[in-house]
Amino acid sequence: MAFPKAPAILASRDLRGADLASDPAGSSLRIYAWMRLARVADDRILELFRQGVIRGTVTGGQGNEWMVVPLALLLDKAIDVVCFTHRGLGGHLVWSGHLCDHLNQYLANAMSPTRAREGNIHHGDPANRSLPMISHLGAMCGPVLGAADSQRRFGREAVGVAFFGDGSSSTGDVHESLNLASLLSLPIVFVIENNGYAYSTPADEQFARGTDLWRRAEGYGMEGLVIECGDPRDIARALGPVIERVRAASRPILVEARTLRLRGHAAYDTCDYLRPGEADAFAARDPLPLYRTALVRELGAARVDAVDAELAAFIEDCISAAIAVPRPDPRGMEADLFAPVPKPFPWLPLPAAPESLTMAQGLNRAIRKVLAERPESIVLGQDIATYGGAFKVTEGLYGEFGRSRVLNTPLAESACTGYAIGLAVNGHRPIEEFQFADFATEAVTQITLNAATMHFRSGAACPLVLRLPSGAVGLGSFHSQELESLFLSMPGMKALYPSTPQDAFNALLAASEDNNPVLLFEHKGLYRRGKHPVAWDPDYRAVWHPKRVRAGGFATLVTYGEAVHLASEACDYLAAEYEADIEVFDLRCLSPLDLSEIIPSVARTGRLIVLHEGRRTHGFGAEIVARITEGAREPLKAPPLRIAALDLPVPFAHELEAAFRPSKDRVIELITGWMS
Ligand SMILES: Cc1ncc(C[n+]2csc(CCOP(=O)(O)OP(=O)(O)O)c2C)c(N)n1
Ligand SMILES: [Mg+2]
Repeated sequence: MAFPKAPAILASRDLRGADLASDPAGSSLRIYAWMRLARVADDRILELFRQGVIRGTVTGGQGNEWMVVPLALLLDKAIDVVCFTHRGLGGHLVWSGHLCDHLNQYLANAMSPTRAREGNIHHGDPANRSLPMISHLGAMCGPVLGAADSQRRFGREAVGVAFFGDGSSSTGDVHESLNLASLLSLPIVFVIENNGYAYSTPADEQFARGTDLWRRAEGYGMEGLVIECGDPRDIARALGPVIERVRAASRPILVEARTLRLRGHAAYDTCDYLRPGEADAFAARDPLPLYRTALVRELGAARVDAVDAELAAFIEDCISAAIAVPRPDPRGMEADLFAPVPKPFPWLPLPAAPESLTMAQGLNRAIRKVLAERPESIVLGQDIATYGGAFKVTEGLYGEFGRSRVLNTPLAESACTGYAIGLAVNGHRPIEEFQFADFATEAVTQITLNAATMHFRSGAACPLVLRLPSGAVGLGSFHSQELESLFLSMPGMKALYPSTPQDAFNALLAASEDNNPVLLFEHKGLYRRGKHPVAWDPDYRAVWHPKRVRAGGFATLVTYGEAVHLASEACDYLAAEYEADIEVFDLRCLSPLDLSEIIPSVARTGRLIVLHEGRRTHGFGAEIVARITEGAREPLKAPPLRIAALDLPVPFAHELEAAFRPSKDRVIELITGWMS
């Protein structure tokens, strides 16, 4: 598809502070042209939706152009970071590409920037630091923080702009991100697009005390200001110095933009909740026609009419061209879930001589190696710096690498994970420690929707390691969870669960060089379970595959994590007392699941046992059993045996916890019962 040639007035996507003084006519018309392009395109997109040509939904930015267009023009498209919202077509148009890119997105055709995998305005241009939004409001703030910080770390004086609505400003993510940006002194312009409504909910049902949202800035220790909709040149004059101040000082600022929502929430919105006369009052304040009138007065009708006519023809040409693009092809979709496997890093073959280490120490050595050899790596988490982490896995690293590489985070798992995502998308390689795996539930949206879908929907890599101290060690319901089936029921994450110090060392290296989010489950009961040799292992990538840890012909047992040790003890006993030799596989990698060696083993033994510490119902074992048995050619000699924890919250007292999770005695009892 050849994109129609854009009118000359759209040739420049920039506005510098001096332009309005040095070339008042040219710069005024340029602002107008981008605003008008956005408005007419938004209106035409709405019409195409109503005609059934565009599906899904359409949330227009009509009424937002006065703010988003000057802002986008003012930013430095070569280094700055943005994430526009569902009211941001004007910003998207200025930032990148061509109207046809955006129409292709709405039409979800074969040339859509999200490869038609996402609809509506959920696209961006990650290669040019326009981060694609997800629907979950507030969730994009963290990634803007991370990507802007990543730019700074690469030595670029970037500013990040995080847009969100008045309704979105109630989300935890927004509050967490405001605090984080202030704390880390990040160069972020937070823009609240306050249009007075969140869908049908008016401000007085959203906020307890008025709508002076910019005043919240003070509470976060940052500057705040409000802008009212009006002549976009005044906005440019006001915002230009603000952006440059943020750039120079690397301090965040909160801007409340009092804006308008001229076409309701979305295409299907009946707007019957508006107060009488409110819609007319909005229309009367619409800055676009008011600005047009001012330009006609200043420059004469002919010049403005000419811009309108040129844009109208261009927009219709673009629509015709985009409609002619073929529909998307579902082939290749599954293969594209993950970013491709990269070449191995050129790791130094160190430590050459094996050291006798606990798993916690093995992980520590691996993280130190990554920090030493990969300058783009960053370790972050709560209490991980001077304290060395709740389990001392990061001990000593802060002293060696400093705050820029080993970063204590506030208690804000969602924004901090969003921040890590932004770092990752922009070329850094964060390793985030959750104090306990349990607290990763605070960041489920960021992990499962923002990070895990990133490659599929945008083509961008998101190389992020999430370290999850897991399992029951006497700490009750909220410090003991095994969350692999919760997370892995969603697509797009890789997952490793090592059972030995060497595997943990290898897993950390393998995860840190992957270009996808990788969950690294670390059983707390294994952190200090004896010392074992750990050294550089050229075959470290083998952790992506299961390991046969015991040979046998009677049955095949599949397990992972701490349960590997339980299985070994139980199998020793069963071999000695019952002469039943059980073949044991340590899965090591839970995603992508590789059962290529295990399936033939089960075919040979004819019996399958799955053992894990996580709960039974919807447990990971159900998936393993299904995958192994659904393709089996011969019937098994016995029904598969699943050994797992009880379907309960993790109970606290050690007697109760022992009854809750599989023990050596219970494993033996269940297997012998199953054998007879
Ligand atoms: C976290 C979350 N909850 C609910 C929704 C559903 N939803 C979509 S738009 C919207 C209203 C958003 O209001 P606001 O943030 O003021 O933005 P506006 O649409 O007014 O620009 C809601 C509730 C969502 N997208 N995300
Ligand atoms: Mg709103």
